[in-house]
Amino acid sequence: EVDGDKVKLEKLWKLMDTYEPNDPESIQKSFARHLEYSLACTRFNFTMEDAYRAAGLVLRDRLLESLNDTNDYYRKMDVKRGYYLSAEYLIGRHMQNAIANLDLEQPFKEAFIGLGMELEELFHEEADPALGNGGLGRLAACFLDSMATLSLPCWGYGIRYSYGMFKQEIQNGRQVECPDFWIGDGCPFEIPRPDITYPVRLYGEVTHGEDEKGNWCVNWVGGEIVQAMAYDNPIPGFDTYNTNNLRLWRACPSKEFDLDMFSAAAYADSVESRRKAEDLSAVLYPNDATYEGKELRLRQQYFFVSASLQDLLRDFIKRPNYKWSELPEKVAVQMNDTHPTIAVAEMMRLLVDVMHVHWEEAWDLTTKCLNYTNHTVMPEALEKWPVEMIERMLPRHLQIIGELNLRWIKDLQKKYGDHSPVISALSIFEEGDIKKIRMGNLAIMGANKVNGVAAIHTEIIKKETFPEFYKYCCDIGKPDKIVNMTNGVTPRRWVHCANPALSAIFTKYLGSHEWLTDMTKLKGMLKFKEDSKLHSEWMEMKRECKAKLAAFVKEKCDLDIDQDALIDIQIKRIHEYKRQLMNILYVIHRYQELKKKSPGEREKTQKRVVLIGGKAASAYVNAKIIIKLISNVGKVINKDPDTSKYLKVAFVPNYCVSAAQVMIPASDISEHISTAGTEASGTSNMKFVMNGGLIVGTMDGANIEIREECGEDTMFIFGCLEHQVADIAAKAKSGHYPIDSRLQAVFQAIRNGDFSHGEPEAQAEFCSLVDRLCNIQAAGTWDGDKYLVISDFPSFIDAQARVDATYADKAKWCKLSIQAASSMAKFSTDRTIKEYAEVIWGVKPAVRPLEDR
Ligand code: GL9
Repeated sequence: EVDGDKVKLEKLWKLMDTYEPNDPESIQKSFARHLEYSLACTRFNFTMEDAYRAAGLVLRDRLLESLNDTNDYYRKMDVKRGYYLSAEYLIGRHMQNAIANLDLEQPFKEAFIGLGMELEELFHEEADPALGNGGLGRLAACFLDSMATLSLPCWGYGIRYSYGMFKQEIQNGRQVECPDFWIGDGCPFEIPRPDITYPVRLYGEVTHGEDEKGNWCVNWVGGEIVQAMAYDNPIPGFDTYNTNNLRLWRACPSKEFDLDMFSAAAYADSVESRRKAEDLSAVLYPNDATYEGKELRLRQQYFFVSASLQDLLRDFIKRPNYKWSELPEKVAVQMNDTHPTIAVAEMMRLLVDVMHVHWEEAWDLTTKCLNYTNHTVMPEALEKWPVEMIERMLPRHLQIIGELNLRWIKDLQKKYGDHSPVISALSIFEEGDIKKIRMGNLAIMGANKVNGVAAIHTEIIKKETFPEFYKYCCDIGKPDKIVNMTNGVTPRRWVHCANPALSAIFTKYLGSHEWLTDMTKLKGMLKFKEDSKLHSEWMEMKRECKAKLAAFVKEKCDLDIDQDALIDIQIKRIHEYKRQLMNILYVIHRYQELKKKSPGEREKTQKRVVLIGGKAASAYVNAKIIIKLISNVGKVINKDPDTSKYLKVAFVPNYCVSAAQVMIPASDISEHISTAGTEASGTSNMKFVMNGGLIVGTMDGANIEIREECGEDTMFIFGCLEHQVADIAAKAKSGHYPIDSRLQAVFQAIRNGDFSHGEPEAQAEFCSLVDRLCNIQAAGTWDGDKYLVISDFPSFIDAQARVDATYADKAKWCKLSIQAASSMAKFSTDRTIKEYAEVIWGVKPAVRPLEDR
């Protein structure tokens, strides 16, 4: 640190005694200054992108003031802190959100109108940071917004991938993955911190020796050391002066240079091997709900977990007179899925080996501080790492896990006897040809609380995912070690920013914008649900959103859509359990019905535009065929002169947060149609309903709770229930499985090649999809109609018919739309995060007062 006397800090302090002013003129000045001095543009010659960047820097100045002062305040108050460890954050664009949360909408608007620029145009210049795959990563981003808004002293930790989620292009109907080098032009909202780095060791070996005091100790030596460098992303809260931090780690070569490598050739090798360190944080794995046992992935996980834990422990011991026993009073850590669960072993290593805490105490502290969220019932998502890999990469951690498991098994044997099946189920090690470490088991053993993400999902965790563990919890008198935390979404981004017209309606009718921080206030809208004035404003709002959508679809798909049509949207990762296939089969059915009708009869049918979007994991063959099928069906239907007026379908490329912000507000109906018991929660369902869209859905995930809150009349429910699935799936396999004649007609059309465009490859692929559903064993792997598309299809048709009938009565539809949107308080992440803070973390709000400096 610099000598304060010498550099006259007092004087500096005085010079900078005030916050950056926020009136339009000051914003304009600040903008001009950044254009010229930060970006080296001239004020008379700059591009829209430069303007975006300069505006971003204007915001960054204000974010930094708030971030620094919030940190000082937390430190001064010595508060307990929450740390969210997540390998993914699907943050989406910063600018609009930052302006709203910093309460700068009015002055910014005026400032830029004064300069002859539209804010919207600036927003479009921003890259969409996509450091996540889908729901799980987006949830983490919504959580950060709520933590800041609730003034909770909570930080996020993650990885600063150089390449985020791939950009999806559609070429001849097929997905092509393009790299997303989002940091290419520099992101004005992140703050590189070359001064905040931690060494992270990989590989090497464990030796035993004596420390300086002559005590026996364990040393992990050799291998390679990568530096984790911090990049801070300020997260401003809404209606509070608190700004929290999302700290992302970038892998850099270690600073020391190996001087032994003096020959020219060795020098080049040495530079090359250092450069390789950077590969570690280069790319996000584009898999969802599955994992690959890739070594680089485990390296990424350990890298960010180690840096984060070192950082938070350093902060803890910076406190004067700290005592280790106080750690659980000051620190709560949330592990987002199994991705960061190596934290259990790393926390033990840091406490025992580095901080010299006794094993028993270290374990007590670890299990009091860490918590684990499970996000999916798919067993293939629970990561398992080969013991051999951990042994090579993290030899000390393998020892620690071995020791933890030994003690754990002993405890279980005492309770259940030496050979109880409970023991093999709960062991961290999985036996087999390749011995593996089950990260799920490590997590539940090391966690204070384990939670699911919707009521039904938490029940499934208890019954199916971790039944032995739940039994154990009950047996030791702690059944509430597993708790439910139903997901949510932030109304700031998903209503206020995405749908300003709706936000204005709420604020006008309720008399204030308080609903944005207390969504229960929206209940006040219910008394207007039959009000004809509100109805006309509500319908005008939908029209406005649909106009934006139409422009978007024109640009992305080169398709003209009728803005009077019912807009039907399904956007999410492409997955067999999410059943996009069932949706497109229904579209074909609808097309066939239309074709059968006379032109006069067609006039009477409800017009529909079906939009489907989402990315497929690059190795997921069936998902990619489904994309191709949707594209091809679109090509046939959209240009059929008999029907195109009444039915259109398009695959919307590159679904991402910014696309969602345009699409969701415009929907009348959206599809959340996973097989019962497969979607842990879903979160886009919440966004759609908050925007006045109704839902076609199964009794799955959060759909069930949304229906409870909004009323049965607001949701078009269909399909079998979770407890019926196993029986039906068995029938599907055995062959006693009738296929509805309408679906047979659809299959027939596909087999006829009606959607194959004369492409033999597509024809073969489409037939393979159909054969698989019908249990006709094709070459290669096959498991029949695992997700019950055939069984649920007739009731899906019924649900869609109910949609059309209800939509025909505009006033009724509008009433239901208002009723649903106004009943969504439960699904604000403010509610979710309050529950995490109270039930799991024990972290309390620390509202930073605005005092003059
Ligand atoms: C998911 C679940 O599948 C969703 O149902 C859930 O809403 C979210 C958030 O809890 O988590 N789990 C998971 O692995 N993904 C989810 O979306 N996948 C992706 O993030 C792509």
